[in-house]
Amino acid sequence: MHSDPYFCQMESTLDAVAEQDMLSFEAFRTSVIADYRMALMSREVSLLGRREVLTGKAKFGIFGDGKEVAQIALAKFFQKGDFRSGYYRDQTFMFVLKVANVEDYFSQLYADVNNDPYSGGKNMNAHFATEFVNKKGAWSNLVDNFNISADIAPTAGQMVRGLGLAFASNCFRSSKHKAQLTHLSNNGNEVCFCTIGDASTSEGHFWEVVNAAGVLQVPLAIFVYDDGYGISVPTDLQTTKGSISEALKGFEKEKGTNGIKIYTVKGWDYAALCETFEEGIAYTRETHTPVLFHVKEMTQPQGHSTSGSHERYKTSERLQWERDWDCNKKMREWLLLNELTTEDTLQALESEVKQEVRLSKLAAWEKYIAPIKEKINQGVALVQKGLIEADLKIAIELLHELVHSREPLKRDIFRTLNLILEKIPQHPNAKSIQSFLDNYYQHEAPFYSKDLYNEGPLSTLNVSQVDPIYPADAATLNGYEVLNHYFDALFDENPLVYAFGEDLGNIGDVNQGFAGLQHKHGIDRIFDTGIREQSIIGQAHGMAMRGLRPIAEIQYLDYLLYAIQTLSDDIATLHYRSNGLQSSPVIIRTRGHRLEGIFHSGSPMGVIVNALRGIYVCVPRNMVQAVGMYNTLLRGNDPALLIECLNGYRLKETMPSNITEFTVPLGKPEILKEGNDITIVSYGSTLRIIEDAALRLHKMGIDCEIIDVQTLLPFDINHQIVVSLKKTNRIIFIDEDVPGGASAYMYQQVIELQGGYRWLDVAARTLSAKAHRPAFASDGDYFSKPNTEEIIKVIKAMMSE
Ligand SMILES: Cc1ncc(C[n+]2csc(CCOP(=O)(O)OP(=O)(O)O)c2C)c(N)n1
Ligand SMILES: [Mg+2]
Repeated sequence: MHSDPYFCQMESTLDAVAEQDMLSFEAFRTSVIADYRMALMSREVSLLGRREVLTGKAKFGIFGDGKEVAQIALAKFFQKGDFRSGYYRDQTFMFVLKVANVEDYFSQLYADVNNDPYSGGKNMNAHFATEFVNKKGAWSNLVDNFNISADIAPTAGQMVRGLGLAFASNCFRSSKHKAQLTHLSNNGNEVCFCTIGDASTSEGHFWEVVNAAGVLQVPLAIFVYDDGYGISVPTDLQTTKGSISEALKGFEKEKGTNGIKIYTVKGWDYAALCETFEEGIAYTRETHTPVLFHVKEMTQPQGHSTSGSHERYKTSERLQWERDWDCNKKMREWLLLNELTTEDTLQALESEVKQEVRLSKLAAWEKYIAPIKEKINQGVALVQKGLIEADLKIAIELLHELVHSREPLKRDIFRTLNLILEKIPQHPNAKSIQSFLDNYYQHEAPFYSKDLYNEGPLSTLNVSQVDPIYPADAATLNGYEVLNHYFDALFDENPLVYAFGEDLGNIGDVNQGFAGLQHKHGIDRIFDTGIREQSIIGQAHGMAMRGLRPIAEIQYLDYLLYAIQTLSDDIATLHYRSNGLQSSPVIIRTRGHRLEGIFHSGSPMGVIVNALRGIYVCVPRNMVQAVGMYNTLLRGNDPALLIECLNGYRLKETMPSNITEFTVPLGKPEILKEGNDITIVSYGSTLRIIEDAALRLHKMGIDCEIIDVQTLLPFDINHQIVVSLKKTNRIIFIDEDVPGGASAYMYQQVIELQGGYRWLDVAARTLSAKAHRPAFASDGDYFSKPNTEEIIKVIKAMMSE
């Protein structure tokens, strides 16, 4: 046994590696040198990547330099079937797994829509993703893959998704149907690796997830990369006691308690990193409980990103410390100290790696730029063809910049050729130039817009209508009982479905939709959670990404705001930002409208339709409609929010017999009452007030047509509403949101998009709640939200205009 600490570490690393693979010392040495080569390669990518941005070839860059060695170590323990929910520093981790190669990495840096394999040019560099769902809409064989959930830029957002990806392992482990789900999980043995920067642990997401993971006991391995800064703000302004592992001590798992196991390790210490991760990951894999590694003393050799320089906020001592304790430098010293290699060999390796990265970068650039240059050549040829002498000078001047640009963009082609058409409208080839531009635009534009929702076979829009069947002796039940019977049948029928939220398990939700069902279908599938909306949604999101069908409950619509970041940034963008590689068919169930008081009556539908493009938004008017929508959603692969009407649980409804089969198609409004004088467009519980107003208006001789849009996203796909407007020539959009909220959204859809303005006899109107949040109690509601008398008054005024 050596007394030198370096030798001790080397021996223990040797033990660790040899134990796994029975490697000889020679093989160990080869593998360590291969690790160092990887660290060098990744560093060179960071250096060249930054240069590409500074020279104008790429727009922005953020890199993983200073974090290489730790990632090489942790990647050793990431197995096929495992999941990662990480952030923009993880390039080395991805290179080790071969999820990324250098050429692909640069393709993403250049925003190359054809060759960025992770996001199709939609996401910033170092935002990775692997395929979870294939183009046919079927889940890939996740147990044979390294599963990289698509990255987002909002820091700490990855935590809640990570919780869900880990929690899904628990679900698979306890599932009675796991034998049929072996492509999704190997008995729930998968660990989720979640990486986060030190400063981002200041976010509520982090604390919510550490707490939830400690309660739920999930196989989640959190790695905090501590480089002492969040851009310019140092750790002591971020974290209590300046140390996340210190601050987390109360969460630590002890004998007989739940909680989370915590390790600290230095980010430059290759041997200790390998050893610590090996022990910690084995622990979480075996015990299925969470672990956190506080990886200290990391650096940022090039500063935070290409947006600024760290010399502005780091002292010269700090900068010197970062140079001295650079992980690659320390690993190099360690290799030499332990005589694992020689200076000459390392120098040769270093120049070999530099050359290799340079060539891959050039290949990526060539792939990116060649088709653009080709288009420039085609455009120039069209301009030159048939150009008369008098216009030659103008054309040459305009083309000059485009032709000589070293980094031309597609938009430069559109700008230049359009300018030429504007300046030389008599150009003999003007028509061909215009159609060249139109074709080019039509070819390129879809790359930037596609895959917001599933477009293939599992698009929820493909689900066709199946009408409810009402037998002669159909029961009449309260709305909540309809739901209760439905969920009971659904949980019998579909083993992938789970439901959870605050008060949903034991008491079966605050309105009894799940009453008695936990007892019947098991606590593993129907259960309570803490009050933690953000991570309830994240939990469901991760489960849905792994092929389960969670129904996550937010107790009241008003509290959706707690989860809006995950919904908007992560779930709504997942399919889009992964270029269709991943889907999260999560269903968020909540209830809203028409209760009372500022915090229980909300209907922030404008916020929702604007923030959640990428999630379908269903607003059923009663529980039978809600059931039909649940059935539709469960047949597609898209995420959706379904808002049940709070005042509908005790209203009587007729129970269909085909309760798990009938469907309500998305984007198809329903005419609730035909009429000739005015079209009223609305949704949800407001419809009951409108129906009341329409009855009274009828007695006054005004014949209203009432349309329930049923879903706000998508909205009236086949433009049915304008057909009604053609008949009535008057239209009003009514809801309980603030002025300019969802009523304005519906107005824009019908008047502008459907061309409704052409059929108006009087100005189209919106009628919404007042601009403030609704006051308490029934009179607060009456004066804050549209009421029957107000609706009658506005419609009478419209009729007499
Ligand atoms: C929610 C959110 N706030 C702010 C930012 C801007 N931002 C990007 S990275 C960053 C610092 C993150 O620091 P840290 O978590 O320590 O990670 P590091 O970059 O140091 O690896 C900030 C403030 C962001 N992306 N997301
Ligand atoms: Mg940091």
